[in-house]
Amino acid sequence: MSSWFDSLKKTRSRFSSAWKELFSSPRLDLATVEELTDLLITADVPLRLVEELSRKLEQAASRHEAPTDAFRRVLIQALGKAPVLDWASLPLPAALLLVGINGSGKTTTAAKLARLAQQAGRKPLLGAADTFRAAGAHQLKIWADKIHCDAVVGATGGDAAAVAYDAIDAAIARRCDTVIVDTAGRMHTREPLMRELQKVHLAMGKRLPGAPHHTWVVLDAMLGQNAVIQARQFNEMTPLTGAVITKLDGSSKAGFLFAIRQELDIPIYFVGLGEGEEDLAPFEPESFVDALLQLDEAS
Ligand SMILES: Nc1nc2c(ncn2[C@@H]2O[C@H](COP(=O)(O)OP(=O)(O)OP(=O)(O)O)[C@@H](O)[C@H]2O)c(=O)[nH]1
Ligand SMILES: [Mg+2]
Repeated sequence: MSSWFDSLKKTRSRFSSAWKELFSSPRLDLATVEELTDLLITADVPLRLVEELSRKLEQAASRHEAPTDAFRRVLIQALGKAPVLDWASLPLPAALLLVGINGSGKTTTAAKLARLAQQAGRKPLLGAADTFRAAGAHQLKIWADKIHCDAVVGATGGDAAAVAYDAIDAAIARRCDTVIVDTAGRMHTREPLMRELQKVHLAMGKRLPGAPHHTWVVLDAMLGQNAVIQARQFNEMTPLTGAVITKLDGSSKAGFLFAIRQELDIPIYFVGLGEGEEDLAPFEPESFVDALLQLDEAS
């Protein structure tokens, strides 16, 4: 699996030389705080949060803390505690629903999640409720075959909600215990398409009371803070229980992760660190911040 450190290369490269210079001074001073906050803005950390972080760093400066320690502590605090998905405590069967805009990484994430579920000893079933394009459902089927996972695929142009219903139905019949429903990408501004998600959500609950047990928005890290706007719209249509951030490996705007918790108050469960089926890692604020600050590299 790709490592956190490798995945944050692009974000880090925006400011790594500046980091080194700043962190080499033994004590934090106000001039350093100012430089650090400028760097946060460059990494797409939302302005409101930068102001808050800068206040905390000023307090640390008045206590003469070392810059690396202070910065690390303040950033980890800002991310809050990340929940760990405990596969063993999910209901039997459990149903997850993935939503997001076109190309954000839903289908790939569905397959990666199925792989994690298998590794946790569960028996997943993938539901291809992407009925917009034949290629979309086909892509999920290819993944399912690759990882030896059951799949229910809807007909192109069919009713996405019916496919989601059937997926749960099939899972119960085949004694699968984890249904992961992939949906078609849709622009968060297109109201009729967004309404379809409500129907998918309702259909799942109709077949299995309490389902979906999780609804996650899949967000492309390359989009930076624009992804936060999308997530807000999706949240209004189908209440989200969390987010998955994909393509962290290709993004230089990883600072926007700080905005998810602060502005939407939904937890980040997983991050995509590459295209392979193993490249999905539970989100760990400490690993993320350490990789960002390059603390794992002797320099
Ligand atoms: N580098 C990298 N690429 C990723 C990651 N996740 C997904 N991708 C790639 O992003 C592209 C789009 O992924 P899909 O899973 O098809 O996205 P989608 O949201 O299902 O797309 P639509 O169904 O068209 O809305 C593919 O080329 C994936 O391989 C990731 O974590 N890292
Ligand atoms: Mg897809």
